[in-house]
Amino acid sequence: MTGERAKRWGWILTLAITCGFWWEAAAPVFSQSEQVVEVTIKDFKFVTKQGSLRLGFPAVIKVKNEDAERHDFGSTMFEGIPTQIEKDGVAVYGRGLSGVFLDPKRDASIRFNMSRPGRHEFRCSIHPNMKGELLLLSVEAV
Ligand SMILES: [Cu+2]
Repeated sequence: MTGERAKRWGWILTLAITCGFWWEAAAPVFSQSEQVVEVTIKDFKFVTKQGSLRLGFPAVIKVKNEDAERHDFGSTMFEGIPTQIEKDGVAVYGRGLSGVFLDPKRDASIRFNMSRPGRHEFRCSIHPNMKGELLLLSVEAV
């Protein structure tokens, strides 16, 4: 009886360890499937942090407003392409989305497929002198 129990726990343990190893190995692959661009709004300025972006792959722009002022992140780069905007736990999906308004200290995620190379400007419609840009190079997938 005790032998059976020990055997069963042994299996569960083996399974848990195997799953753990699998997860460790798979996690970096999952995180690589989405390209991340971080945009922080601070002191009425856009600060962009981006790695090299590949065209034709899903991307997410994470916008964070660190100011005590309401800002807008808007761009024509989403024009005509399916875009998902997630804000305050609510996701909006559409083709004609132009950007997102951000209340003080809030953030939002904009998901889309990078398909058009070039320089893409974004701006704040509330403060017209707030501008930033994103560079999408046509780097071939290796
Ligand atoms: Cu602004």
